[in-house]
Parts: sequence; structure tokens; C-alpha cells
Amino acid sequence: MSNVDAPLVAVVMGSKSDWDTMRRASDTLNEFEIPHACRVLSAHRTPEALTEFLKEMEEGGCEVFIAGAGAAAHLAGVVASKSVKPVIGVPIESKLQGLDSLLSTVQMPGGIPVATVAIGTAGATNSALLAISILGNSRPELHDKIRAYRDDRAKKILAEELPYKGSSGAGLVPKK
Ligand code: C2R
Repeated sequence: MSNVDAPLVAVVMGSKSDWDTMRRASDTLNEFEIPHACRVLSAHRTPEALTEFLKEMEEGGCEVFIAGAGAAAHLAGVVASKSVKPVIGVPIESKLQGLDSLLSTVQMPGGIPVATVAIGTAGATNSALLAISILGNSRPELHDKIRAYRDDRAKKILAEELPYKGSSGAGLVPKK
């Protein structure tokens, strides 16, 4: 999946089974109108195709890579080994609740960094926000959009109502 403009962000994932998580990254990039590409590619299963894709993306002007993988998750580390662009790793939930994915992604030995976000959908969304924040260093309008996104979320939170009403300070009582 890719959109028509040259991708500024490339999202790779180790398996199609990761898409339900990684689509949150794509959705967020779409919300900010960031041209991006999404591909299933694996460091273990398709190493040559991964190398080719990374080269193609870099040559096309891609500025940030996002890599989502589960279990023995080498994908983000391998992407980082092949590019000096920022690489953001998303640990995918697994049979071990994603702890294996998290540790394999976050514990890069010194020298080749992977910026690792939270396990699962929160991490996928945040990977896109972080990528947009990086792109915004040379595109101030994107930082403005991030501020607007945060303001919007803050307004929604402040408008939330719980099914309880505060009492005169003694605690919370159920709403009538
Ligand atoms: P399947 O569902 O296809 O069996 O994949 C994928 O990211 C997925 O979460 C199970 C899990 O294997 C992961 N996978 C990796 C890599 N390639 C696939 N961790 C890799 O290169 O790191």
C-alpha cells in the first residue's frame, strides 16, 4: 500500500498478521496527510527484498522508517543497520504479550539506534506521531498540526463526563 506522492515515511512489518496493529501508524500518517508506503517484509524471511525496498525508499526521499515486528523481532534493528535515517521500532503483541518483541527491539547494542515505542496499537500510533515530529524539524507546519492534534485531544478529555458527580468534597457519589 502506498499513496501517490513519494513516501516520506516507510512502514514495514514482519507479517501481514501485524497489519491490524500497524494500520494505526498508517491511519495517523494519513490523518496528517503524510505520503507513506506500507510493506510486509521480514529480516528473516525476505532479507534481500527488505534491502532492496530500503534502498528504493531512501533513493525516493524517504526520511523516516517505522518497523513493526513480533516475537524474535530483528526487523527494526536490521533496518537501522542498513540506513542512517531515524528508525522507529514497534513491538507487536505476541504469545508472550509482546515482551519478547519489546526486548528484541529495544535492546540494541550501542552504535545502531532504534527508537522503540510501546507494545501494540499505542506504539503504532506513537510511531507515526514521532515520525511526524521528526519530519516537522524541517516543516514547521507539521509541528503546528501536532499541537492542534494535542489540543483537540485535551479538549475531548476535559469534556469527558463520568457517571458520578462530585459531592461536597467527601468523595464521589453516583449520578442520579
Ligand atoms: P506470522 O503471523 O506470519 O507467523 O508472524 C512478525 O512480525 C509477526 O509478528 C509472526 C510474527 O513474526 C514476526 N516476524 C519478525 C520478523 N519477521 C517476521 N519478527 C523479523 O524479521 O524480525
